[in-house]
Amino acid sequence: MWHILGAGSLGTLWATRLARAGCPVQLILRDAQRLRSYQHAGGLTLIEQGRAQRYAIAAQTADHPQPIQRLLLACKAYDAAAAVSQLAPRLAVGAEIVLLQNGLGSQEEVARCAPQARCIVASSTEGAFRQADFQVVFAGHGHTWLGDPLDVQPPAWLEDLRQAGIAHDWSLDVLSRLWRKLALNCAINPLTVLHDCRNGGLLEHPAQVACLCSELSELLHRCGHGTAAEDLHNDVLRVIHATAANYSSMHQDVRQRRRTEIAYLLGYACNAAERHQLQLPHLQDLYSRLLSHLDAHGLPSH
Ligand code: NAD
Ligand code: KPL
Repeated sequence: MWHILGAGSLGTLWATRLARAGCPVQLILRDAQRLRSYQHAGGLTLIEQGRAQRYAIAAQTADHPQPIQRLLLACKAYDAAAAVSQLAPRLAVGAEIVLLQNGLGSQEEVARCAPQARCIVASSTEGAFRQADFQVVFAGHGHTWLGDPLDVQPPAWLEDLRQAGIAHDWSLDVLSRLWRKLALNCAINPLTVLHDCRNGGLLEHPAQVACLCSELSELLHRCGHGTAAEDLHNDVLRVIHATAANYSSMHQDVRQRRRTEIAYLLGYACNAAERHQLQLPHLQDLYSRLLSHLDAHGLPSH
């Protein structure tokens, strides 16, 4: 049984594909009112290449008594620890939690809340967005790397992912993948917010991008993830070109006045630099300018 917490973009993307492959799935929704809205909607709708298909997946709230053996945590990084604490009494002996959160920091918070569980962390390049409540558009095919920094043994349920068509690999160095994605996000997303531009707009600020990449590479090396620093600047430029017409996820969050995951991206990077007594002036300056910007827009800084 897959218990999936969060019926947002990624939660829906995983739940519908697993259910379609015949895997038993239970959604865990926030409260009784959200459960009623879900029942009224008649299930989760996945829209792929313009075609919508509804899946009537079973759902429950966090206070349901059913034990949880495998939990897919599909909420934002800032909600992850609270969500797992709420479910802790339901986690069975030997339970596994799959963490889909972007950035770094939430994984450690979750592990502290559920020390009895095995935490498997994921880094995904798939893209999805919510078109309406319980309706999600599969916007970008990608790949998901999963791994457990404490145990190299892959779980048997990877076969479920294969059957569900979820492109994935078991990674022996998943933390480096998360660091690399964090570095890409730190080099691109905050600047797009501060310049109020699409990703391609950063081509007009090459020196700023280059300085950030150089400092981020230094940080990755200092944190023991030198492989994640390889060719970072070229990769950032490649992503900027490939996604030139898009607004970054952080730009979209700010524009829609949604809380950002800044504490788990740039905030995490700056804290790590401080822990290692590393002076990264451009990164620090970017962080303080972004915090002021969020504050001016009435958005939280964590
Ligand atoms: P989302 O906001 O669309 O969905 C999160 C869902 O979790 C929401 O429906 C929210 O109500 C629910 N939730 C939060 N706390 C809960 C709780 N205690 N109980 C029940 N439900 C709860 O977010 P998303 O876009 O799916 O992103 C999830 C994570 O995946 C983020 O860290 C994001 O950065 C990462 N990510 C997203 C994408 C994408 O394309 N959307 C791609 C890669 C990575
Ligand atoms: O992941 C991204 C995002 O917008 O969050 C990209 C496109 C890589 C930009 O950092």
